[in-house]
Amino acid sequence: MDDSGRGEGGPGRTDPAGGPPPRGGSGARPGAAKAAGLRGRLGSAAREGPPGPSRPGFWRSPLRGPWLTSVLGLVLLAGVAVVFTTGLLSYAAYNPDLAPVNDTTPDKGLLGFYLFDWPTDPHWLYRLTQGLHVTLGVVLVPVLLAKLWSVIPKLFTWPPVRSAAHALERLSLLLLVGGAVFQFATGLLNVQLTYLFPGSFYRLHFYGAWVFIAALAVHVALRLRVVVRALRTRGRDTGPLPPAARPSPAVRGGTGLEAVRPAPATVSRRGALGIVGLGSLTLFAVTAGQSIGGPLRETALLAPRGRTPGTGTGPNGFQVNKTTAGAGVSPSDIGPDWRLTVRGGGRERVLDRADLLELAQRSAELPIACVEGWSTTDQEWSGVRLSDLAALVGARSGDGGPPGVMVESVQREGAFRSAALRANQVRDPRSLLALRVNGADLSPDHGFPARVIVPANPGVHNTKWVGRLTFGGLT
Ligand SMILES: Nc1nc2c(c(=O)[nH]1)N[C@H]1C(S)=C(S)[C@@H](COP(=O)(O)O)O[C@H]1N2
Ligand SMILES: [Mo]
Repeated sequence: MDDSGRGEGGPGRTDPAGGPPPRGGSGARPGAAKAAGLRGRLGSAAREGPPGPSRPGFWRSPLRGPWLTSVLGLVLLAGVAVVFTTGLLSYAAYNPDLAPVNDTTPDKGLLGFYLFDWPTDPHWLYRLTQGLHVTLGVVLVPVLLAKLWSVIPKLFTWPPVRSAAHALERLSLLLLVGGAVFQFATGLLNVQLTYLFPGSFYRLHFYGAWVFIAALAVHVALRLRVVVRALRTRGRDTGPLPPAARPSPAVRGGTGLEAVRPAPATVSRRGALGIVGLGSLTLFAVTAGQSIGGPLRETALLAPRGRTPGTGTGPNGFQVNKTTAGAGVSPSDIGPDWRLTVRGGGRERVLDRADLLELAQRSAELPIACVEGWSTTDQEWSGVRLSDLAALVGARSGDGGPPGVMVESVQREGAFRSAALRANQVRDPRSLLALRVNGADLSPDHGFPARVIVPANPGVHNTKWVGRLTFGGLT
């Protein structure tokens, strides 16, 4: 790194009239000249900033410039728009307004304005939206890093604050960069380590998203004109310009991105974009398999649950999120003494597994699609329709159809032991209390003796080891 940068004019940094630091007038005494020199150097340090990254000559890559930053910014903007939208959809898919157990952000207020009844059609809807959310989030990481790299000189702008407007703009950038890094980091950690933030991930990621998006909206409003202008150059500003052709510092003051003393180029700006693209493509190749499923699951090298850790092959050979051991469910909890309690309409029925197998058995081809982005292809589940279980106790809502249901697991602790399903989910004929999958009894890890499976439902609401169903009483 070169950090000399002394004597280099930079965007808005050198007062053109100021010239070089005073060296002492002719005929001045040597001591006075020394003092004046020192004063001059101090004055120059105040104008140019302390030695190091604040100096205009410090950043030397010839790649930096408005064109590269604009292209990266636009790609990021388009990607973030999709990630943000699918993120909101994922939030809506949890039906947070239905019951407190579904809602980790009860104080969302207006930030839940877009909530709607999550549909059950098409049955792969959540697979698609959440697969997009996570895959695109991962794929955008190299673009985000490149974008941050391309603007890093501005972090060290000197003076750090020039005016009130400048201070406000810098604050919005702090929220923007902080928000982006925070959202990507929490998202990636959740996907990789799942529960590093037990219970609070959803809150952090939810509120973080709104901070990030608000800052992004301000940023786009402030920079759109610069971006449009930069893109019109079609990358002609590739590589360093010959000194004579370089715009004056005053002209460049608008962006402050180009190196004033560029090092020789080793790659063109388009080449640099290609490298970023290659990084994204590589991440795509080792991630997407977890959402596509089938044989491609094996290619999801970066996805902890993309492959089949210990679940083997056969009818139950697809991903497990939480095992019985992980959830603290003991063999006796799900052994011969297990019972299902069904409540609703003022009545209660207690059934064992044999009773359930005597009720009408239905089947449905449905995936498991986790918020972490992984999903399975359709599995063939069979068991009792949730609507049949509502009818068993005579639970009805105002319109005569089955109402929503509160599902509780025999699992004693943990955020995922319980979920509320809306009436539209209970009423879908494919929504089951499943007893079997792909022609075999459920394995303990997939929820034996009985688990919920509902089309387009986020995986976490497909409760395993169900012990109680309470129909009605939800909003
Ligand atoms: N009781 C209970 N049910 C649960 C969970 C849990 O931790 N406890 N995990 C949920 C999550 S997050 C997902 S993605 C699915 C995964 O189902 P699978 O392990 O059968 O693939 O189960 C859901 N059901
Ligand atoms: Mo999940």
